[in-house]
Amino acid sequence: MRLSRYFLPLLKEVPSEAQIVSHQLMLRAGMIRQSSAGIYSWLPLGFRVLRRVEQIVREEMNAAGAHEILMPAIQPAELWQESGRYEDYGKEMLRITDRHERPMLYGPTHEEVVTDIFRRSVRSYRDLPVNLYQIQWKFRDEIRPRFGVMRGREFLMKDNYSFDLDLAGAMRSYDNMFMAYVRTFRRMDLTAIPMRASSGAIGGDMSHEFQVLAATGESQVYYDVAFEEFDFLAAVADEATVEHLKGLYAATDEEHDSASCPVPAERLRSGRGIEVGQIFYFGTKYSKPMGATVAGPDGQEVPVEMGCYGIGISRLAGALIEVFHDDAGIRWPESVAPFRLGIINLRPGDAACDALVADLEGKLARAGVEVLIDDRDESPGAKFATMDLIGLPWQAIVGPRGVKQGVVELKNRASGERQELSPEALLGRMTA
Ligand code: 5CA
Repeated sequence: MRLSRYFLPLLKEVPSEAQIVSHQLMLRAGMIRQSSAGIYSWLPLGFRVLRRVEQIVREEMNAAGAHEILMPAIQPAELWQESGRYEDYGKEMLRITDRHERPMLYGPTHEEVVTDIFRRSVRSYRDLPVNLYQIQWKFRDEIRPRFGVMRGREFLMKDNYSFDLDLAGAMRSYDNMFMAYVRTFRRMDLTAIPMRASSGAIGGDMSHEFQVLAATGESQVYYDVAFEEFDFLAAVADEATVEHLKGLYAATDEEHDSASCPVPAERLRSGRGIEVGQIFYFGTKYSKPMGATVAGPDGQEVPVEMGCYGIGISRLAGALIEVFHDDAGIRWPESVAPFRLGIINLRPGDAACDALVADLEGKLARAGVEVLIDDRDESPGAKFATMDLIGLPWQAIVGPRGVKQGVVELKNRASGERQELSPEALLGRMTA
């Protein structure tokens, strides 16, 4: 991709409406634009990140045995009247009336819709467990949308729903998702601490929130220092790990009580957290009122045991920046970066520079490496600043002096390390 032909509307000034660094950087780097309060458009660079985050989540869900579906954004009110949540949900629910005066709503979550699909399709315990997920836009009319995509009104969520015959099965599903979450966040280089949480509007008996520590996090969190000693990025995500993590104390504000906290003061840490995911076990809360039953081994109809599991895909784009940035801009981990490599052509119009850049472009494209080439007619300083701002993991600098000597400069955005190497060596490094 050539920057001269790309749609990357950068901002020079820090936008005054943005209070936290991820929101500022997403606006400055041309990733998003606000449409109305808490509602954003994703521009090409931001959309690439959103898609990469989504793809990691999708791969880990598939690997964990969940099946992808897509439910409608617009739902009939009837289903929510059946579950008993229609009135309770209050003003956060965007209520709509269609031309036939039927009450509809823009889905803030999908327990009712998925339970309806299940009850119309599954009859026997032999067909369990079932685990269905989707990646879909939600709408919650938050009273105070803020921090850009971190607390939006419209936001992209991965949500899945498990159906089991009994409690033991539901616990296996819960732990299976817990494990998938450890794997998912690890692939994004994130340490997301699982914490006991209250289950809020979703309801239920057991819930964990996955919190990424960051100074700008919305939640106050408390946790055993053992979480700092545990290497999330190197851990094997197996059942033993799940048991270990579930056994350690960590809780959000609402759940934490210093009087009954089992962790001695010297081992208790507190900080701010960004909730990037939450999982719930809620048993028969929806299956009972909505009549989602299966015939058990003895032929008796029993309501299924359910759980649900959410990941804030659009929130993660912001959370990643909160964790991975410096004064110059974003520092994307490779797994979610919009492009792997940025090539700066210091002298567009110089035949030798142009030829080398074009050669690298062709070879990298054939090798499947995603590259953004800064071929604009700008000063070197402006080009370096842009590359640092948008945060691609690798930068290759091609200039007339280097080209004469047969070298380009490669910079690692995260560490700042630079080295000179031949174009062939660069290709080798990037395609390895
Ligand atoms: N039905 C369940 C999950 S299946 C559910 O709705 N869970 S949730 O309410 O906890 O949301 C799941 C995740 O979506 C949260 O962990 C958070 O990362 C993200 N999320 C929730 N509200 C917002 C919001 N207003 N803006 C951005 N992301 C949000």
